[in-house]
Amino acid sequence: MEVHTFRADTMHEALALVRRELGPDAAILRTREVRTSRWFGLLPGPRKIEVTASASVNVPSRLPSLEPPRDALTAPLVAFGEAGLNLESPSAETRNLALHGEASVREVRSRLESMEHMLHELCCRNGTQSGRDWPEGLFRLYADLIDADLSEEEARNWVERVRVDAACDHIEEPALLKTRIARMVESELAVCGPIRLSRGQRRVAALIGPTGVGKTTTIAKLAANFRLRENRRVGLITVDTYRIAAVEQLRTYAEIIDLPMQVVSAPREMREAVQRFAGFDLILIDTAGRSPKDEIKIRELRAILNEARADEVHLVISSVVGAKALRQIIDHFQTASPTALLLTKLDEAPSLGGLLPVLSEGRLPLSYLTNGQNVPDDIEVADAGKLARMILRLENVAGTAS
Ligand SMILES: Nc1nc2c(ncn2[C@@H]2O[C@H](COP(=O)(O)OP(=O)(O)O)[C@@H](O)[C@H]2O)c(=O)[nH]1
Ligand SMILES: [Mg+2]
Repeated sequence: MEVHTFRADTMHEALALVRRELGPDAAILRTREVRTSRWFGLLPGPRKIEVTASASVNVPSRLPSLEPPRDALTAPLVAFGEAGLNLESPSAETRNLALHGEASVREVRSRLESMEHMLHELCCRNGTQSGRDWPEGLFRLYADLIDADLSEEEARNWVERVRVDAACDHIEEPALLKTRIARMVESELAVCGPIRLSRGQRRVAALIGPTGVGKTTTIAKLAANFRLRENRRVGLITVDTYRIAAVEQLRTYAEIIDLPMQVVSAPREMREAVQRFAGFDLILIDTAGRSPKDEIKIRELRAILNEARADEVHLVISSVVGAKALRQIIDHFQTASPTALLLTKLDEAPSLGGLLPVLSEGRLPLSYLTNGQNVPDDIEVADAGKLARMILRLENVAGTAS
């Protein structure tokens, strides 16, 4: 049996090393946290995760033990339960119980057990290990979630959540557990449905966001779908006058789809432009890309959208960005009062798991998802279930099971 040991800064990296060197079916024999040393062993070095794995053996895997083993954790509690005195700092209430014999040893034990349970919950919440080994099924699930780009802490939280929920006989079925997690993720994702048009009522929708995320292309997709597939009267307005090419890009789409288009370069022109589209079903407003850091430009954007009396403002974000950038963009664009989040370039994102913590905060509901450059096909109304399955890699962007 050939056994290899890998060390890395995080579990994520260590697992990636195992997969790269030994392939996806390698068995994890042991994982632990080790302290390295520097200066010929004189100084303590950084903490590392060590994974021992083999490609030629298949045994149940284990998770790293980051905190004292269960016995060490419970030993003083058990001692207290039996002798009534050995716990170093029991609460005053518990000490009284034991000393004055007001409760039976069994009662004290049950209280201690609930304390232990609380302690365990706290450990989990703080992102530390439970100290108990997970069965192989759960470990595989954990590795799968990390593969889908969830952080180690988040992956661990989901595994713990599903472990509590799942019946014991399902614990060895990662696929089933993953489907359960997908349902939980789905319930945490907020969606708001498509732009809804009603006859005789004009709707104004604007797309805002950073540069190059796909605002103009998405406007073209929406316009083409509402015009050609739903036979609605659609007008386009662009305020992206910073680049001549940007105006021409939208004009080209307007000509192909055969739609009227207006160019607005100042807030005061906006109201008039909107009025000129009287009797239309939908006005789509394309805006210039703004750096999330440019507060002044974002305030200008808000002024212009106020003039348009936009019913909905979709903040367009490329799904290629990481969670940190996504959070920053949402924060900075708050000034422009977005009503929905529109995620583009799903086809380019290597994984979507990294976005989960921000998306599940539900600060802005998702309206549409785009997954390619083709106008008008590569767009769909955001569906929480499908997105959850894509995040967990149960379904790929094209919508087929993976
Ligand atoms: N792969 C991919 N590319 C896209 C998608 N949406 C837009 N793009 C491309 O992204 C680039 C920038 O798009 P554009 O609409 O000009 O972005 P804007 O600056 O936000 O208006 C263009 O090359 C588009 O074809 C998408 O969903 N997937
Ligand atoms: Mg544009």
